[in-house]
Amino acid sequence: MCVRFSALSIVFPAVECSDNLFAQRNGVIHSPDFPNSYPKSSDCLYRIELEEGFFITLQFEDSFDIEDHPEVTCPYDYIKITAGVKEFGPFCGERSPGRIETRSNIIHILFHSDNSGENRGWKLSYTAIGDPCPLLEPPPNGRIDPSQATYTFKDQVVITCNTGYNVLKDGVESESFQVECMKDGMWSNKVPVCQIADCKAPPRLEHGFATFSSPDNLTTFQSGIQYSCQQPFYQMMPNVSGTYTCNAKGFWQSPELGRRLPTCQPVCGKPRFSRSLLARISRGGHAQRGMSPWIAMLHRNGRPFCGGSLIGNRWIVTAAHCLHEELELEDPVPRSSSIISPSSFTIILGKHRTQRRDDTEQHMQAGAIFVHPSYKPATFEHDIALVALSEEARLNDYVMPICFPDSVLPKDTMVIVSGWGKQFLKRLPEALMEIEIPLTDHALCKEAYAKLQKVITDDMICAGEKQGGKDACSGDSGGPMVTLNNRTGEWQLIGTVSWGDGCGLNDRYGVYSNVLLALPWIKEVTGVDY
Ligand code: 4AZ
Repeated sequence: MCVRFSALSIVFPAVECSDNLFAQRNGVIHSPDFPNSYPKSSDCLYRIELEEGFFITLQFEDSFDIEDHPEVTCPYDYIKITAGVKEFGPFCGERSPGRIETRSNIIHILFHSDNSGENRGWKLSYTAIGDPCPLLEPPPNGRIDPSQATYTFKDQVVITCNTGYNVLKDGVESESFQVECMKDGMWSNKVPVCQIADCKAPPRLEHGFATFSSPDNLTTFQSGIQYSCQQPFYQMMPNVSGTYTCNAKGFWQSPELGRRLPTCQPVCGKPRFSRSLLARISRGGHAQRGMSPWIAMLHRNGRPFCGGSLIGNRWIVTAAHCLHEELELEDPVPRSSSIISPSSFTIILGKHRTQRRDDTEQHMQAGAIFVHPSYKPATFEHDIALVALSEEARLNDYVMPICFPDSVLPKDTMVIVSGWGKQFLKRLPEALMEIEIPLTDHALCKEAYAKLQKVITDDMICAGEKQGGKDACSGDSGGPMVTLNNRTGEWQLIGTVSWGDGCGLNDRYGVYSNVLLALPWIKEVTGVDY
C-alpha cells in the first residue's frame, strides 16, 4: 500500500546501504534491519565480486516480504540482480525467489524501497564455487591431502609420499608437492611420482668392505649392508656390528653409529707366531721369524743403524738420538744438533736376517720425522721420536704393529728386547736377536748410574739383570722393549732402547725411553689410538 508523500508524513532519512562489497566465497546478505521492516526510500547496492572462475549461487530464505502490487510487477519496492549480462528479477511480494544459480563471478544486488510500506524484507546466503577438476588418483606409495570426492576451482591438494618414498617432479626430489584446481577446471600440474629412497652405493671403508644383505645388491629404503674389516689384520673400531640399513631419508644408518662409519684399525700385538714356552729365550738368542712382526730396521749406507717399532700402519717409534746427526757415532766432527733427512735412510719391515734379503721384507721411505719436544741430546731425556712412513705398511703375518702400554709395570716384570745391534764381540748378528730381562727398580738404577754422574729421569726405564750379560747394545737403539699383557693377550710397547754404560756390564742396566709417559704426545702426533 502506498501512502503519498505529504508534509504531514514523517520523513525517514534514506539509509546508507550502497557500498556493500562481499569478496568472500560465502556470505549472508539481508535487507536493512531484517527481520524488522526495511527503511523507506532506500537504494541499497550489494556487490559480490569474486575472482573469475567462481560461479555465485544465491539462496533466498523462505521468509521474503517486499511490497508489491497485484497487477503491476513490483512498482514500489523490489530487488534486482545483475550477473554480467544476465538479469534476475525484479522480485517482490512474499514468494521467495529461492535458489538462483547465476554462473557469474560478479553479482550486483539492488534493493529499492519507496517511501511507504511496512515489509520485513529478505535474507539470502550465497556461495561461490568453481568448476570441478578431474578426479585425482594418489600416486603409488603416496597420498593426497585433503581427500575429497571432488575438487573445484582454488582447491589445493598436497601430494605426500609414504615413509621411505620421495616426491619426484621434473627430476627434483622433495618432501611434498602441491597442485591447485584452476578456473578452467584443470589441475595446475600432473601428480608427481613417489620414488623409493635410495642410499646408493655404500661409502668405501678403508681396509674394510661392505656386503649386501639382499642377493640383488639393493640400496633402496630398508635394504641392509654389512661392513667388515680385512680380517685378521684389521678390526672394527668402535667394536660394533657394522650393520647399516637404508633409512627413509636415503642414508645408510647403523643402530650404534647413526650415519657415521666405523673404522678398520690395525690389529696390534697379536703375532700369528707366538712364543711357545719352549721357544722362550732365557739366555738371549736368535728370534724366530714373525714373533716380533712390529720391529722395524732403520737402514742407511747399506747397513742397519737403529731399530724401531711399527704403530698403526704408517708410523715408527724409535729413539730420537737415532735421527740426530750430532750423536751419529761415526760422525768425526759433531755438528750442531740437527735431524737427519727423511730421505737419507730406509725403514724395512718384515725383516729377520741382518744383512741378507728376506722374502717378507717391505722397504719404506720416511715422510717426516717428529722428535719428542723435550728431547735433550746431552742427557738422553725423552729420547723418543716418530717417523711417518710415506706409504702404508701392508699388514701380514710378518708385519703387524705393536700395542700401546696401558699401565706402569712393577719391577721384575719380564720384558723382551730385540734388535740387530752389535753383539758383545762387536759383530753384527746373523739375524734378529732378542733377550728376556726383568725391569729394574727405578731407585736401584738411579743409584747405579749416580756413581757415573749420570741421571736417570722419570722418562727412563731400566732393565737388565744385576750381574749383566743380557743387554741391548750399539745398533739396538730405538728398538722395542715389549711385554705380554696377560689380561688382553696383546704384546705392548713399554720402552725404546736408548742408552747405557757399555753393554752387558754388571750393575749397569740398559736404559729405555718410557713409552707410557710419551703416549699423549705419540697419540697426538700420529692420531693412532687403537
Ligand atoms: C747404543 O749405542 C746403545 N746397553 C744402546 C743401548 C745400550 C748401550 C748402547 C745399553 O745404541
